Amino acid sequence: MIPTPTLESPPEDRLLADLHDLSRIVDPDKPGWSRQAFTAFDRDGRAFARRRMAEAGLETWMDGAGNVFGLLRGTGAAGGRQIMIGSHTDTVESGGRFDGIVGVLGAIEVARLLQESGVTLAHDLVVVVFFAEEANPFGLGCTGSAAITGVIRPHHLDRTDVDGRRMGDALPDAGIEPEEFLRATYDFSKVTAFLELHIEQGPNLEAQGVQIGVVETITGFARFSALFRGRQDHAGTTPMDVRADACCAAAGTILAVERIAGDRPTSRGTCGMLTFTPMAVNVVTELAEVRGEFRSDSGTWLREAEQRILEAATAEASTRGVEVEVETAADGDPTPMTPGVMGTITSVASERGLSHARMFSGAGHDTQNIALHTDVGMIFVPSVGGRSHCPEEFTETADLLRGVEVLLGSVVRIDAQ
Ligand code: HGY
Ligand code: MN
Ligand code: MN
Ligand code: MN
Repeated sequence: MIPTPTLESPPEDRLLADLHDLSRIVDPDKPGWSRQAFTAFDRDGRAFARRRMAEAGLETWMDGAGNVFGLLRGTGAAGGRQIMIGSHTDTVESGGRFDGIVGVLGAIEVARLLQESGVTLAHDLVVVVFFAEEANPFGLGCTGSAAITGVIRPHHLDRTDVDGRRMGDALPDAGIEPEEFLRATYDFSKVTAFLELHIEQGPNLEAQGVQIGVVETITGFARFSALFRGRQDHAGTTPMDVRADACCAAAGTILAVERIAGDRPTSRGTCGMLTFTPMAVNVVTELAEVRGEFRSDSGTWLREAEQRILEAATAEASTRGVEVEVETAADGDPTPMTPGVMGTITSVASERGLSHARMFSGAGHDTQNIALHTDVGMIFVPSVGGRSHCPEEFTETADLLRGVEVLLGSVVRIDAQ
């Protein structure tokens, strides 16, 4: 069994020590924990994980898409086939210490425990840190896993952030050459299964008093941006009925997102980015850009939501004499997990006497891209208060260790199948 240290004591246990050390590689000028993709902090975070992999006896490398891999060779009895485990180390701005990180450090811990218990798998074990899992300034998420699963196309490099900077021009900041990025690939034909340990990031496991979540489906996404072009005027002398106010058109559209998402309990609508030009209280806004996303367990609902937000933005703009350009990107339908892998995770949790429940993931994950090429499964552990993507994000040590235990047990079980 894995030792169960307490959080109160100095983080002596390796997993806690790793969590503690990695949580120090963040932007000190931001609250919470910020290790955003395309920053030196993220590059150092992936380098930290690579060092821990090497110290754990794994052969390591980084591919052209910034993904970091560690290989623990098996006996070869599986004919060179692999079991892959891992997640991401990048965070949202002012995020937490567990989202993605648990899946990376937990995977490294599995590699250590296998060796310490004298178990050599028939499969090779591959531990992976995917580059830029979080939705980045260019409107892409799960970027590193998208690159090696054929999801990325050359036109993605032309996606721009709110300052008009191309993703292709930002990749070198992450230590990645754009041409290498586009060429990056992985031979998933030799991967028997991919497993991702992750915090739930929601309230369900804690509310139900359940220890392990067995993910059934991961949410689908539809992302959008709406650029409103009005007329810049004096805020004091321009009568209300002659304005072309981009700010108000954007505001009406943001409320439409909330309304649209409100009609289905398992759907979500969020407008996390809003920019005005000029940014001034005494000027009627000329340009307003809204960027957001819909999520749902229904691909049909997502496509309807894309149509509805287009109609809403057009209506909010035209009644104000404002022009609007709406771009939508259906970033993937809901992704079902592989029944056989879910069954393995379930039986491992049961045999260890851990309470477990099947569940939907409202959070997106790299697993969605890997599911395009091989069997996949996700193991969730509870989030205290259901909070995530914020400094309050927290998971108890005992829950972390139970997640690692189920990951280890599932790897051993799949290896023997
Ligand atoms: O945004 C998400 O759902 C994930 O945490 N990247
Ligand atoms: Mn994550
Ligand atoms: Mn996240
Ligand atoms: Mn993920």
